[in-house]
Parts: sequence; structure tokens; C-alpha cells
Amino acid sequence: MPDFAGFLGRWCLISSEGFEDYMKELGVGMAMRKMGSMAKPDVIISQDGDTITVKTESTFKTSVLAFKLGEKFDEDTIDGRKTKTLITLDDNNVLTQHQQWDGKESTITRKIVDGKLVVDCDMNGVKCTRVYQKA
Ligand code: A9M
Repeated sequence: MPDFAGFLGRWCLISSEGFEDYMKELGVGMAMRKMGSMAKPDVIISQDGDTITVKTESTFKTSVLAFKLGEKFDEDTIDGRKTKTLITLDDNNVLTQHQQWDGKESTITRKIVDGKLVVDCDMNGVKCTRVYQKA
């Protein structure tokens, strides 16, 4: 039985590997990649009934993603893509976000490991791992 409670709360970025290459693969331009690399965002995850909200706050930009598990929705990403997105939670408590746009796709997974939020991003095999700790 999946349990979402462990994801809830405010998280701050403590490490990031491969983010520049991942942003390049997404097609993010140089100026925005620079902001993305410098940003140390906080991620606030909350739940109201069956609606989950993931707010990513940084000095450069803030984005809010509200969704229901298993229901495809239109996502406006922080870098300006308009994607069809599906987010699911599996029995191992891995939250998987699958984005499709313009014949392209990317997958972002989030899981709790040793009390930290581990975010893995993949596009065309270009991978990035970002780790957040509870604020
Ligand atoms: C993450 O840590 C990784 C999510 C991957 C999203 C990739 C989108 C490309 C970013 C383009 C940079 C935009 C410049 C604004 C800087 C804001 C920093 C935000 C970085 C995510 C946990 C958070 O859910 N997701």
C-alpha cells in the first residue's frame, strides 16, 4: 500500500549532479540554465484530499504543480514547456512524473531515502540526481 505522508513538508536542495546536461537535453536556453544551476530551491509538498501540490520556490522563479495521482493533466513547466503529464505513486513509494511534449518525453522520479527527498530526472538517457533535506 503506497504511503505519501513521507513526502509532505518543506525540503531544501543539498546536492545536484548532472542538472546542466539534463537542462541542455530538455532544450533549456543558456540564460535559464545559468539560473537553474545557481538556484537553491525549496520544494514544499502538501496534500489536500486527493490533490497534491508541489511548490518549487527560488529567488529566480517559483512554480506550483497541483495534480491528482493517476490523472493526466496539462503542465506548464518552470522552463516554459507545455507538457501532458501523468504522476503516479507505486507500491515502493516512488512518485513518478512522466512528461510528454512535441514528440519528446522526460521522466522525473521522487523517493525518500534515509529521510531525504531524492529526485532523479531522465531525458533520452541523460540523467540528473538532486537531493533535498527537510528544512
Ligand atoms: C527538481 O529539483 C528537478 C526538476 C527538474 C525540472 C527541470 C526544469 C528545468 C529548469 C530550468 C531552469 C529554470 C530557471 C529557474 C530556476 C528555478 C529553479 C528550479 C529548479 C527545479 C523537486 C524539484 O520537485 N525538482
